Amino acid sequence: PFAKPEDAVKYRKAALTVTAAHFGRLGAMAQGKVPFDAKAAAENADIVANMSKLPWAAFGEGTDVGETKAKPEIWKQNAKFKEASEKFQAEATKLAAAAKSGKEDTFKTAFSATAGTCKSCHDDFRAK
Ligand code: ASC
Repeated sequence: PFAKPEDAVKYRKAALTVTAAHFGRLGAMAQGKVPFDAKAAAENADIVANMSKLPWAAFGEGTDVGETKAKPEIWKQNAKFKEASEKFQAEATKLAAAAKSGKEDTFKTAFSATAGTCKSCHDDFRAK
């Protein structure tokens, strides 16, 4: 699906950047930096849930190239990486449902669970 490995790198960075922008808006609400707004939470969480599916196809064999924080472990321990990506996707899907409940506490709990999956994958597979 990518003509060149560099295209895959660009794609996954773009997808993760957009994901982080929307996740950040949820984080601001979860941390009380901006007031909880159920509609905004639902919209942003839906975007995160949909975006969460996208980066992984761009981590194929041969895409450990160019400027990237992707650690070699992504390819050396690929099953573990896939599992980590699936945990994020599952929690992001639950977060979207939680946001739709309109309940702030439910949303906050699901946000924390999702953030945990971001962090653990970054700890293992993203270079500083
Ligand atoms: C974010 C973001 C991440 C995660 C992570 C959670 O908002 O950009 O990568 O949360 O920091 O620990």
